[in-house]
Amino acid sequence: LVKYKLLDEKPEKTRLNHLLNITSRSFARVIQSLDPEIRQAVCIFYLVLRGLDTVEDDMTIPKEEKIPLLRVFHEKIYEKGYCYYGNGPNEKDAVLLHSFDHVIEEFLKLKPKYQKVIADITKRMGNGMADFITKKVETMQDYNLYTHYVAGLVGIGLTELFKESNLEKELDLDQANEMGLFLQKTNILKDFVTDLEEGRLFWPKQVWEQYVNDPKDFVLPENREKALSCLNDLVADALELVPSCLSYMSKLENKSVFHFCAIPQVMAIATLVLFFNNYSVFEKSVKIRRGLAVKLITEITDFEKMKQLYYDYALEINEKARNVDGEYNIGRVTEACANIVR
Ligand code: PS7
Ligand code: MN
Ligand code: MN
Ligand code: MN
Ligand code: MN
Repeated sequence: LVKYKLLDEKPEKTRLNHLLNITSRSFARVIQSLDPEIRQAVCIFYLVLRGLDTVEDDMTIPKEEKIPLLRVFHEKIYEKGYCYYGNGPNEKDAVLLHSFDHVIEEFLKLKPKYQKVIADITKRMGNGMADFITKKVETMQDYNLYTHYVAGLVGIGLTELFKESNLEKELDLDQANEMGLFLQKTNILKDFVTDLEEGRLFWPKQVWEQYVNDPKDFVLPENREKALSCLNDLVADALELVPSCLSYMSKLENKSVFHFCAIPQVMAIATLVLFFNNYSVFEKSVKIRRGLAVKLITEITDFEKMKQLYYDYALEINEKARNVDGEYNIGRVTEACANIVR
């Protein structure tokens, strides 16, 4: 609770920026450079959903408490003074919920049209997360539904904020959903090791059961080929979203909105290129190098530059695929790449 006290002493104006900086490794910068008309709304949207996720992720909160809280979280954001202290000591963003009263205070100052979008998406996400506390990701349909709840809805909500602010015209909501799915599927691939350690897994059973009886067996050296085949199948599934994402981004008119949308997408495709046929995904949480991330951020100045970068990545995967001996679902990956450059 030390940080909580410190936050109370900070000037009102810097409190949310402080919370954003401590809870987001990648979004803080792109949010801060958004057009002032929506910067605060997006910042609060982020913090509200990060708060919700801090409830979802904490495996020390009993189901009987977690499920109802996820379902009513969208009401808590209208309750002045509300904070949550139920997280276990190891939950990394618990401090955000200890200081949630500050988020609520600022939420209530937003234009009602922005409040509505945030509350509606929070309600739908919280209920979706609650459904998946007792239900596992088994089929491809489950996988698409879970990622819709936790990320596709973010894409849809952000698109509604862009529209309400008049910074963008009406955009395709199916593509907005796919923008979120692309980020989340990459995150789910990245978190294989850490999620399993915490006793959960979001890789669809329908896919992994083709290779092993228990996903933990992917870490056994004798299952290397099976692990890579499964990984490549899911990498291809994510890459198949790229044409929709490019189409969505090609329509953006506001430069700050374009940047905000494009930077996480570029990080995700660079991450997928790194993951393709890479066994270290099963050994640790693999990340792109910091230097590469910085380089990508400075390179993506407009849509044409971005498209060029995607073509380079598609070619790089094809090149890597040519040097793989064996099946490993290579065909599906190269087909997905062909559809990116087409
Ligand atoms: C731009 C049309 C409101 C900016 C940005 C907090 C990150 C946490 O990190 O595995 O491993 O703990 O538990 C589409 C962000 C989707 C969502 C989802 C892009 C709110 C972001 C709460 C749409 C982000 C997808 C990760 C749920 O699960 O994560 C456009 C802003 C975007 C938050 C993300 C995150 C779920 C998540 P970790 P988990
Ligand atoms: Mn999380
Ligand atoms: Mn989560
Ligand atoms: Mn994750
Ligand atoms: Mn995680």
